[in-house]
Amino acid sequence: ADPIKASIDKATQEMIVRAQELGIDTVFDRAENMKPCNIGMQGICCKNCSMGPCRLPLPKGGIEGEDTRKSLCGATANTIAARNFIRMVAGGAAAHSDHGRCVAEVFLSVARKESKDYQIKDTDKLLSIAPYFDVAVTVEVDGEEVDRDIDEIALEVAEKAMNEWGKAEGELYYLKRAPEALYEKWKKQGVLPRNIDREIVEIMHRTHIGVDQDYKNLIKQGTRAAIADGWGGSMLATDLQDVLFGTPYPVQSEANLGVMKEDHVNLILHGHEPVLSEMVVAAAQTPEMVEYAKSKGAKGIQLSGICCTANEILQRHGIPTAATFLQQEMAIITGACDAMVVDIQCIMQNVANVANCFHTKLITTHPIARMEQENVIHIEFDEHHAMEDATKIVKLAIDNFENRRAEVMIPRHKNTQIAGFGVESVEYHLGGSFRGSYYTLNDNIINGRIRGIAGVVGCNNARTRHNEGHIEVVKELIKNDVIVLTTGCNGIACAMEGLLTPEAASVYCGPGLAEVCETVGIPPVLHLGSCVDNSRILLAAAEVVKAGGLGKDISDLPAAGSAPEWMSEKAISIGHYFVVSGVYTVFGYTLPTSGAPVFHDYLSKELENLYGGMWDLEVDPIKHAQKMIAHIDKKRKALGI
Ligand code: BF8
Repeated sequence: ADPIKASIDKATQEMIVRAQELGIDTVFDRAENMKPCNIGMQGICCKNCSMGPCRLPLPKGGIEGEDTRKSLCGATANTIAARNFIRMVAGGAAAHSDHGRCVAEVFLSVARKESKDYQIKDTDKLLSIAPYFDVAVTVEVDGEEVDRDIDEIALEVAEKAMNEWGKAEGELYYLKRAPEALYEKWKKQGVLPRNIDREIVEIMHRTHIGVDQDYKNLIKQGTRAAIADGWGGSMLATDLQDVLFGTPYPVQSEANLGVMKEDHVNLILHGHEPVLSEMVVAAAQTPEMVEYAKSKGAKGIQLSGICCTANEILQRHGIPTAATFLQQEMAIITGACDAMVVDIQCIMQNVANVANCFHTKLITTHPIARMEQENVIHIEFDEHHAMEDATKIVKLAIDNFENRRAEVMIPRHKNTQIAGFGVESVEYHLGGSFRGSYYTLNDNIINGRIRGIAGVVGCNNARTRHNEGHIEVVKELIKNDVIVLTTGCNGIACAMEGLLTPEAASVYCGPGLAEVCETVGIPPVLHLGSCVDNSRILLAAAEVVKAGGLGKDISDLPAAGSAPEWMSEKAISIGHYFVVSGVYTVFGYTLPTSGAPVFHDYLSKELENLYGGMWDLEVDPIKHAQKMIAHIDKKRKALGI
């Protein structure tokens, strides 16, 4: 691969060159050597039974007249594309929600006092979410309201939260956190999720051969599962993580491969669940471990993160971010990674092969996520002896420091970042001092200093130039006074580019947004955390609605969503819950719907009539941002502002 064409980032370019010199193949080379299947990309390959795969290519130049394409069983292009699409939603919702379940299990064991290593760090957050589960926070004693015992509250919330994955009747508790108008739309459409697991299972059933063969009905179930992700599994993951590990508040840190230190033990945390990484961070910061590292000739222990684990330990502890999704192999190619510990999601199997070329110990920790390569060490992480496991991992990294064999080459590039924003801190910074809500933010939107709000999120994709889409879309938005809320790998990309600093305001923003950022002292791009933390964006949007003056529903807001370089099934689930929560959402690269134009139009036009939001695809980053701005302007006009 040509390093310059592969990435806009200098650190990444340098590491691609080094990999090539060392004869190590990376994702960038594989992207050159293996081209995707054109029919699969268009969403019109059905492999749900063994009569197929049935491939329904769209004729060059499109279809004139009736679309007569069909599979062996007669499934149309629309049916096939809708099946594939909602199976992606199921995959994404399952990933987020199973992560959430894992956190809920730890929370339950803490509430039952069975887990000695974890505690409830944020009782305020617990008290703030308890009412949504119909859990009382006060009791009447002798005719007086007094605070209820916090342990009792925790146990009741934990049990009710756990139940959200499989309760027999009713609907998810958190749906009521959506603006009433939105909740009513969902109710009218019959898409209120019953429980989290059920909606995912039902997708697998309905997409089995010979079940649901109406794309509108299929996507309806996709909608129900996506809501169960955004307003269910993901939101529960975020909230319970905040309860257990603390609600993030703005912290300063750094980002890019340059955060690694040659003279330190470099322990990299990669994956998604903070249940593991929180404990590793705690273990690595004990004086004993630091001393131990020094006894081995290192100056200390340098922790850093990759993917959403990076975002989790950044927002709660200020641990620097080493890499986006596409740079994970690069972190090892520095020759300075003494251990990489991984749990679940977005971990490339090839990191094991790259680790094999260096001294790096690659440690898997999760029973559901192992690797076949022999050099991979598996230390199963168990919440009941979490600190013990974490200490073992840290020790392994330290012991490996003296085994470095390749020349160390850490790119010098890194940037400062302020991260750790959330619903609470946005309220603090942009709220009114009296109203304690999003009043000031709304005021600035109404007076036009802030033109609108964009959520720009999601992955890297080796089929597009690394970080180019992310950075160009975000820069174009802030240049036009649109404040950006970011999560996931977009957050990391923005951090690497220096966009997560208050100083970025005067360099990149339009005059209105620059003024607001300078007055309040915030970056124009607010990092709200990991991909499950997209739930924070939903809740922030709900708060903006609540604060008044900008309509009654999320779909009334001058707001838009974007994932310029998406690649994962999780991204499709996120995109869809944003759309059906009323947000115009634009994806870059491609959408697996292009081979079924009727279904594609349904997603990009008809859904607006049902939920107020719709899908769009735009490959060119500037046009991509401009489409979002045009939507924001349309909403401003409708609001008369
Ligand atoms: O959940 S943005 S590449 S790291 S999927 Fe993965 Fe995509 Fe990055 Fe986190 Ni989200």
